[in-house]
Amino acid sequence: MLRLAQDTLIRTKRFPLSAAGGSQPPGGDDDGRSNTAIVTKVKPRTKRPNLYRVLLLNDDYTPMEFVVHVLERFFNKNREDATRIMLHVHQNGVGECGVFTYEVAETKVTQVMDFARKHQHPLQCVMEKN
Ligand code: TYC
Repeated sequence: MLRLAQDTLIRTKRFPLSAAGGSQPPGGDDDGRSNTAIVTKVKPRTKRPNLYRVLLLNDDYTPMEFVVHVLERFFNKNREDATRIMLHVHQNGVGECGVFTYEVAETKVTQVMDFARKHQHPLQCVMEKN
């Protein structure tokens, strides 16, 4: 189905906009056919995507510096914010790295888990619906 943006102007062969209010008589021209175009408004259908929080979990073994590096590398945090988030997780058991759409959140979790495993740290990263 053809969808038109709400403000799309319709230019018909029978009644070009350039002639509107000008040379065409109202209702029809001399061949008796209508000059009227039916323009149906289409309701805007923008839906907000579901969002997911990506969380880091505390453990007793992963070095603090490694967690800070993870936050800088995968969540684009500067050193100050990364350190603040790491310490929050260390003290509270869990903390938020960011909020993303489903696929982005899933990718972040996989990247962090693969990176932690590669360096043999037990760091856990999870996502939860916002
Ligand atoms: N608790 C860890 C330590 O004392 C540091 C740490 C912080 C581990 C945050 C994981 O998500 C984490 N070395």
